[in-house]
Amino acid sequence: MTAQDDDRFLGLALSLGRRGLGRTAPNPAVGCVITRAGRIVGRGWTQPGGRPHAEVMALAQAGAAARGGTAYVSLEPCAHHGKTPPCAEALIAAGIARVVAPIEDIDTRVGGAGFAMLRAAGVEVTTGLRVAEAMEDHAGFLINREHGRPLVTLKLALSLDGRIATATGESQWITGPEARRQVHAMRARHDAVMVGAGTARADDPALTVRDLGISHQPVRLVVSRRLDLPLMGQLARTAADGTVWICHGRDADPQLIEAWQGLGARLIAVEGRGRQVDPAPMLTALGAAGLTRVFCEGGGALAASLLGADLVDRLVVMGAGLALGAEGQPALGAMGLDRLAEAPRFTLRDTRPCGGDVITLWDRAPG
Ligand code: AOF
Ligand code: ZN
Repeated sequence: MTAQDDDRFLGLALSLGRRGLGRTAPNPAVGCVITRAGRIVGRGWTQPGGRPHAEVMALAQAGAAARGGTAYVSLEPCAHHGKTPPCAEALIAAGIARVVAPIEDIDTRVGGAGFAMLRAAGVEVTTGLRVAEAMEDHAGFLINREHGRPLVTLKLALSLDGRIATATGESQWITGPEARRQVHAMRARHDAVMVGAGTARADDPALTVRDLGISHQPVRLVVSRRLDLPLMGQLARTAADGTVWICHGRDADPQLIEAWQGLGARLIAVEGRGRQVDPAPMLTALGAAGLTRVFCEGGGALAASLLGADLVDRLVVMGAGLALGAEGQPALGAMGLDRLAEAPRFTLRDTRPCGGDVITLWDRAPG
């Protein structure tokens, strides 16, 4: 097997893994390709809800052809006994001769034990290839396991002058249909779509993934300290499907808590901070509830509170070619910053045109 083959097959395993993003939480979205004599004999990825694991799917497809083959996996195979035996054991039992995986699984039940189990059984293990890509794909899972919170992507749809609505609250639509399609594709790759109470009241959003032929829907998450959300809106009308979660202050009106529970929403009580919900314990609660990737779509107050607490990992800025002026609503509420040195910084990852708009992707600057 040449280095180019390793790179290519591992690249394929990574791209298969990405198919599961937004559907496998709390588990990582892993991909696996099994080859034998340079030919692909099995492909698999983590199934919705996190099980079966990728290797099990690929081994099932490969059958007897896996014997003597190589397994390319986008994350270290697991070593623990869950509902099914560990993947490392399954690979050994199938007669896999070599495993190529970029990085260790930092889950405390695995943490190198999968690689050790394979090596002990005489399987050759190669690691360290395509590491940056694997870290990127598994960022939500890794952040959850390391910091106990989900990865947070913040999306802002802005006018040329950084406004998200007119003074009267009109915001539909600032960006064009192509950019909105992109937003739906991004929603689908996250476990939850999150908005603040102001946005929920002003836009009455459905927060669903539409027009992509996707059956799976992310959790629809609203943050509302006082739980003063329209009880007749789209979210209320559709909460019975169990995908509406609301983070509210511990001091929210018990009658409203009961009303939303009655509608089918899952309520998460969090400490307050000023007039808002404290973002750090809120994300800890969401991480504990199993979320690994949260896509926040504003509004300005929630976006500012997440940014101010340095809790935004990725920024997606959709810039439109229209000007709304100083009376328009700013993208971010007050952040209480006095000095430039205190401002959260982001590193540019990518810029691309999208219809008549521009999408810029930013990563939280390290440090
Ligand atoms: C793999 N392949 O496709 C995935 C893995 O709750 P369980 O038993 O399903 O185990 C979940 C853990 O398994 C998860 O925290 C992570 O360490 C690993 N995920 N491992 O070998 C996979 N999704
Ligand atoms: Zn496994």
